[in-house]
Amino acid sequence: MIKSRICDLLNIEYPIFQGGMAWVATGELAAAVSEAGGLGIIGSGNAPADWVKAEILKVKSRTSKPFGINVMLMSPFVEEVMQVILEERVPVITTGAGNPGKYVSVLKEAGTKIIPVVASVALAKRLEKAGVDALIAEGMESGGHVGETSTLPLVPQVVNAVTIPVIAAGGIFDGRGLLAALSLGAEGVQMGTRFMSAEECTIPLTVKEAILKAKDRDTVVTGRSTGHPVRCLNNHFTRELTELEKVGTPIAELEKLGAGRLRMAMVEGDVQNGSVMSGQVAGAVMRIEPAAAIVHDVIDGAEREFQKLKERFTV
Ligand code: TUI
Repeated sequence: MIKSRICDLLNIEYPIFQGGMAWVATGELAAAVSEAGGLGIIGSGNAPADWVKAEILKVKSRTSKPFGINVMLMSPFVEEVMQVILEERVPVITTGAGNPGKYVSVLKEAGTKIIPVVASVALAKRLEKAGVDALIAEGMESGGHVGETSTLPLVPQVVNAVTIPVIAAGGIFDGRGLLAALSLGAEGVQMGTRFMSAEECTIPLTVKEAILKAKDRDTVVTGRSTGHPVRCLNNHFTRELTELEKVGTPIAELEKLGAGRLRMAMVEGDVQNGSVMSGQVAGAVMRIEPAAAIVHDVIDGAEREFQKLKERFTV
């Protein structure tokens, strides 16, 4: 049975987090993952506080198990969203795209566990000192806003640098990925792209089909020149952006062009002109299935692969 410190810390059955993807991870998906024994996480992205509150109430009406909210620190509504999290006594928050240091003490007082996403050892060390409960070390294989380092080198370096539990993210989609992450010293995994194919995920079918159709080399990173690198499925929009970046288009113009593109994909279903944020594992996502089946596939797969490994290397 695969258990770790993170299961005890958060009172969850399996060390599997569902990434808090903006416009994708609604209360429906988060509730299904939590109910299955993982940690479901609502993605608040740039959403206003009243939307976040409605999603929290949705999760609470569907499951009594622990769940989380991801706070995107570049959001214009970050202060109001934090207020709702405190009022609703949300069990766990994860953060992305910044340093959540200044919120640690008030969240701790409210009893909310705080688990920032980091893409570097430096930020990991700083946040451990600030008193966070655990960390998610996310490699650049992941979808959306990415750092510079891949999961395989990042995770063990973060594990070596801190004593709090580390969750691995980026490039993980099955039991082999979970087993690999545990081998690197992580105490669990976070998966985003794999959960986009969950039945309970409310994104349009066109987006799920684009993920299912994708092959190993079908994601690209755009925005390196603007300082906000983002990994998405290669499409009409990313090709246009790449061309504009190549000819030195001003940052303000590129950002204007990017506004509203995530919504265009994840709500309107436009997989050519929208930003279909996705990890490199899109090529490995093969079917639409219930979130609980994904959780069990990853756990059962890791246990099976562990037995296989022992048999292969025992003389
Ligand atoms: O945050 C994510 N993934 C995201 S956020 C997002 S919404 C967005 N849309 C357009 C542009 C930018 C964001 C879509 N996907 N993952 C967690 C993550 N955090 N990855 C990398 C980081 C990160 C990067 C820099 C965390 C901290 C950081 O620096 C902070 C510091 O002070 O050093």
